[in-house]
Amino acid sequence: MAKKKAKKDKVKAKDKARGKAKDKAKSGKKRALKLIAKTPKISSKPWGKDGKALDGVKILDFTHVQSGPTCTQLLAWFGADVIKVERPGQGDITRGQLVDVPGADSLYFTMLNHNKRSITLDSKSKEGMRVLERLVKTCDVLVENFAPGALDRMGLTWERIHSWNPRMIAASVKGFGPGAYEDCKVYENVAQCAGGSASTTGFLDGPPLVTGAQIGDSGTGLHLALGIVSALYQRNRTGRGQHVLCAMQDGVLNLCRVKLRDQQRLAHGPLKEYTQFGQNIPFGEATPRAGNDSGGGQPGVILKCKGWETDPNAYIYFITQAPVWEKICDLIGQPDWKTHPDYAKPPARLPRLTEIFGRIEQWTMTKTKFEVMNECNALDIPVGPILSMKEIAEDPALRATGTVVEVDHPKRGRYLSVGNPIKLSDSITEVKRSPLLGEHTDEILSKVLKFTPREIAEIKASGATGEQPQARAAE
Ligand code: CAO
Repeated sequence: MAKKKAKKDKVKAKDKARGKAKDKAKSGKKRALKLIAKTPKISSKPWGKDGKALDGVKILDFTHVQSGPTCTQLLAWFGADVIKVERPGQGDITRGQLVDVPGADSLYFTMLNHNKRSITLDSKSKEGMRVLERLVKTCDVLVENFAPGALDRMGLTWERIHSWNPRMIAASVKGFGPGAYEDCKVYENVAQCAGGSASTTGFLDGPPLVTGAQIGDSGTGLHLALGIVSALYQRNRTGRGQHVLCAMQDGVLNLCRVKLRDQQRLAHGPLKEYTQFGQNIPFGEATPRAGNDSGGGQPGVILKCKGWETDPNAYIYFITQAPVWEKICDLIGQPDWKTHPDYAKPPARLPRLTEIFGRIEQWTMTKTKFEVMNECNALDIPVGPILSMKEIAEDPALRATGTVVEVDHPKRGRYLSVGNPIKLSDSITEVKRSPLLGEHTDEILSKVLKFTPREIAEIKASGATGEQPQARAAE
């Protein structure tokens, strides 16, 4: 009997173990299937015909002027649905700044707000906040670049946003990060100055200069866009949103990192690639302004070309890259420099850069900038013509790639704009005109936020979207 029972128990134990193994195998299979389900099948649609990179992402765009709009425009170009919330009656202040065509939105606005929809909303009214709450609950990302504290004063603290929609990513541009200046309002050139760009731009004997490239505004907008896309990617794993902050000072400094490199190199001696080294001008305590010197290890400057006396842009940037030095010597008619101990090797050339570039300039002045470009590029010598905005606007190659685009606008007609400079082979950008103020208010209230016709009537009657309330209109 006892033997029989022991046998039965053994069989039972075996069955149990087998069952457990089966369960384990089942759950393993389930996990594998889940993983497979997470990895989408490779699309068989033609390139560029399977939607856009950010399709399905909804952005509550609370940005104005340049830094924030640059960011949301990029996201819109990649397919995000960008809903620009603007103050009734006025909208983004740039709509009316630097106006060239009376009655039409300025180029300042139209060139920074392509592919977006516009809803007018008084965020400080009760009904306006009702709509904002729905927007926060519906969207994936809120982007803003108000002055410090403005969003909190509206009642949209991070805690509130997060409690309404824990998946929401709230992204901000501010002038400065936490610290002494965190409450300051900041515009482009303030950031260029505070981020180290101005002190290192210009000539040694002149004042600090700001650059034409909007590294404070558009540069920070670019940084913010990367932060947002990264936060969206992390959300796929964690399920929760986060706050993304880009301070303009930080963004400018990031773009000026080679100047902080030079600041530290100064402790170990003069910066030999700077023109002032060859001129025997002593270095001070901080990275100096370097004129048009190259910021890298290959010396370079701007040289005159044929026509410089009358054309302010008849210049070329010329780099004496070491591997092509011998070709440069032959090209400018100075073959003896190939073997001369004062010129043959890069370290020997550093104290003589002014003389060397002077000799190269004698050659470039006999050619147009495009002739220099053609002759040098044929020999792999890196040079760059100083192109005017007129030349860029007319450049057929830039038009062909969509970097310079013509856009139609109902109030201003055709205008030129800069298209998406980031080209994705499977997410092709179509540049659409910027929205008129409040052009999509009704469509967003009903189709995106799903307010009923009665609710929409209530919201509108309150004046939150800017239209005159019925009662008052009748008075
Ligand atoms: N409904 C009601 N009120 C609204 C609104 C809306 N739809 N949209 C904005 N407002 C309100 C804000 O709540 C704020 O009100 P309070 O000051 O009473 O809180 C007010 O409009 C103005 O906002 P602001 O202070 O941001 O605007 P500003 O023109 O005075 O300053 C700027 C502009 C750019 C200096 C400032 O926004 C800023 O420093 N931003 C951060 C840095 C930045 O992005 N700078 C780059 C700008 S591009 O050169």
